[in-house]
Amino acid sequence: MPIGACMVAEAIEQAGHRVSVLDLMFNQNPRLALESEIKKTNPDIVGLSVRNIDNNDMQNPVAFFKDLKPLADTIRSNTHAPVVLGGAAVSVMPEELLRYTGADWAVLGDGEVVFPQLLETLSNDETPERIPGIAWLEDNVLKKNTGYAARFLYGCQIPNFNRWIDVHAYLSRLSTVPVQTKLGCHFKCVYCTYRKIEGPDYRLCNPEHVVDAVRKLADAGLHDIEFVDNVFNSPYEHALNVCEGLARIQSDVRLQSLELNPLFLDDTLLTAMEQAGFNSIGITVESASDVVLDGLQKGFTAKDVYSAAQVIQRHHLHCLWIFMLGGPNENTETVRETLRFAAQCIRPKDIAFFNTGIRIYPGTELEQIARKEGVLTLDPQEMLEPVFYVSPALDLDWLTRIMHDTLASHLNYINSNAISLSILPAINRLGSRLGVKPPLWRHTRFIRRGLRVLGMDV
Ligand code: B12
Ligand code: SF4
Repeated sequence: MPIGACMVAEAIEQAGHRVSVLDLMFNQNPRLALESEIKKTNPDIVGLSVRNIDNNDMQNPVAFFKDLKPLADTIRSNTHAPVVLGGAAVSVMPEELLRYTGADWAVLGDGEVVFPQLLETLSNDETPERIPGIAWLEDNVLKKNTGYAARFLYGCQIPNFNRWIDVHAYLSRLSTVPVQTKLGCHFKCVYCTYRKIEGPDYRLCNPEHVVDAVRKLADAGLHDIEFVDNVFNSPYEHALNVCEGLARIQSDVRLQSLELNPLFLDDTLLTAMEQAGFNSIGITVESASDVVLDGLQKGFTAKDVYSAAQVIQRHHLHCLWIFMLGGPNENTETVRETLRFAAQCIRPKDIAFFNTGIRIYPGTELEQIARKEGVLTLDPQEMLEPVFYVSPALDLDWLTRIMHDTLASHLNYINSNAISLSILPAINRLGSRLGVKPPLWRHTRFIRRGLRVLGMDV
């Protein structure tokens, strides 16, 4: 669900503006829909919420950013209103997206704080350059006013989704409702863009406010809630307080988070999560080899990964293990180490997701590593098109073969092909009709077996 766009819409409405949201997610003809919305509303300003540049997937790359140009052109040919870009993608590659779309302004970071200020400034005929969080091109050079505004000043802001989007359309595809309990991350993984989006410092939402937000969502009939923090269980105490607060209200929600770090996982936290109403977790370990974890600068070791597995085995929560193969220092032996870990420690009821290759984004340390190793020679401007890192010490053909065989013999293992499966949306809808609750990945073994019976090589 487009929580970011809804938050921004709600913030500017509360600031006294008239707002309409056009959600293009399920639209068959986005250009036509946009044109008719512009004619209907005659806007003074148009904001574009851009979430994904691409799908981060080396096997089946999709360049979502290309959908933007026809939309930007449609806006320009139907109105003189300024165009403002916002959303996670824009914080990751502001310069490239401003150039590509020809938009007037880009908002970096917290749009619900920055966009109302931008509107006020433009309404007063002032120039917005002094607003923290604004970027623009001046004489073809990127200018930006950095600095992050304080989120969570007024609690954990959950928009009234029904006011802005077709909630039923999302729920019927097994969507979960995103909620953040904090912003920021103080780790320094070499490939990561998250600190660029949310900043390096933690900004914590008061746990009681998180509990209120969850209660309100449950009262509104939204029971499947996903914590979308960069890392849910760091800082540890904060996660524990959130869970204990949620356990006290005993609401009938099903909670999940895909972003757990093995360093901060123990029985106390997992028990608290179970009591809070979690039905599943995801743990982002990336590798079980020390040299690769070191190359990725994950800040934890293979020993931590093994310890986390022991803790998880003592609990009932379904777990998705997330791996990323091909990072710095990866070679045949390190891949084998990770696969050995998966075979020994991942329960048959849990799922392992293996991604191969790492999307390189400008400004990350991985970009420097890739340039030094000669893996990357492109200019940052050319990096909107997905470009991936694979360790030069790894034989990609060997990796493809071994992963094909490993996935064939483990029905609870998947790779990115599972996400790109063209019938996945239909499976989600069918699941929803049959009363399946998110997350769908819990049923991976069953789905793979069923599709194989139907003759599909999945
Ligand atoms: C949680 C998460 C997921 C979860 C989402 C679960 C859920 N129920 O929502 C899952 C795992 C499903 C997921 C999937 C994907 N994700 Co993801 N995800 C995230 C994560 C960690 C948080 C997103 C979030 O909800 N943030 C909270 C909201 C409130 O923030 P926001 O949307 O950014 O909105 C704020 C601002 O951006 C801004 N804003 C937003 N819109 C607008 C509009 C205007 C006009 C303005 C002014 C401002 C503005 O203001 C908002 C409020 O502050 C981000 C990383 C990050 N830290 O941002 C990656 C991220 C967004 N994901 C990313 C990607 C690539 C994907 C996938 C394509 C991966 C894949 N291979 O399938 C899919 C796409 C899913 C989809 N349909 O869009 C990328 C997108 C950028 C890029 N690199 O291309 C990110 C940035 C991570 C990364 N690798 O860099 N994701
Ligand atoms: S822990 Fe996660 S969010 Fe933090 S830097 Fe590493 S990959 Fe990024």
